[in-house]
Amino acid sequence: MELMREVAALTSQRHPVPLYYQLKTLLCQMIDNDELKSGDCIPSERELSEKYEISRMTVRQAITEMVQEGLLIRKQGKGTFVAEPKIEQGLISLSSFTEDMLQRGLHPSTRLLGTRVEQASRRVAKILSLGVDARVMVVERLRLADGLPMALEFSHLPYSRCGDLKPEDLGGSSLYRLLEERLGIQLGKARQTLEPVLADTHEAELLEVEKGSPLLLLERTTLDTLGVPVEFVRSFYRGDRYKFYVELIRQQKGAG
Ligand code: 16G
Repeated sequence: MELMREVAALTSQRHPVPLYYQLKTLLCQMIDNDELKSGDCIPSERELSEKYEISRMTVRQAITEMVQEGLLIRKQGKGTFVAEPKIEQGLISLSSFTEDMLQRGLHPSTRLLGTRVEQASRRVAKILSLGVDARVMVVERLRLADGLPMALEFSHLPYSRCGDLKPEDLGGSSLYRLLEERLGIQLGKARQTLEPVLADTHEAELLEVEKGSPLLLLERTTLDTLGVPVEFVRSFYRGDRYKFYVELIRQQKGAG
């Protein structure tokens, strides 16, 4: 069967579309149309290459890209399956990882990778509005949902305010709950940036993805209700499990 005929939407394009990309488009369409649902096993490389008369290498390229994009999951010895939809997270309310996961019916957990106290770098001191010699507590945590690694977080907290937190607290509990309930800090708002990065060896190992996989780096500065910064966090979220959304409101002409 000719792929081009199947991928009708692409036939009007002027440049020849690579075969692997045609197959990828076809599989994506099947997922969008629910012909392939989450958890379904897709046909094997051999079956796809015979059906569409393309080489197995071409099939593998399409599938590998879809695995990297989080659309398919390879299970060794079992086959390739359609992944669960990504976790969609709004970027409007200031919520914690624990709250976000519970809200989705997922069980949050944390692996504390380490804590240390160090002199704040110039950048961190500036972000946290600290003096040059100020110290920060750095907390490294792997965040999991239903036992699967989702994000790697490096939190920087002003030591003068948060130094009483103990590693044993941080391993088991929500940081936001500790800040609010233990230290009496009222969180007010946060500023956050989002950028794509590729997983290095260490990040890949902890997040259980291949080195070079896409990750989303979120940097968040959280302020208390008086506007004083209380945390600066660098979070690496798995690009194959997450997408973030924002609602955009058009400014009405003539208003303001
Ligand atoms: C989120 C925040 C992180 C915060 C953590 C607290 C982003 C990018 N990061 O992961 O800044 O420290 O929640 O979660 O959203 P916790 O209260 O469950 O420890």
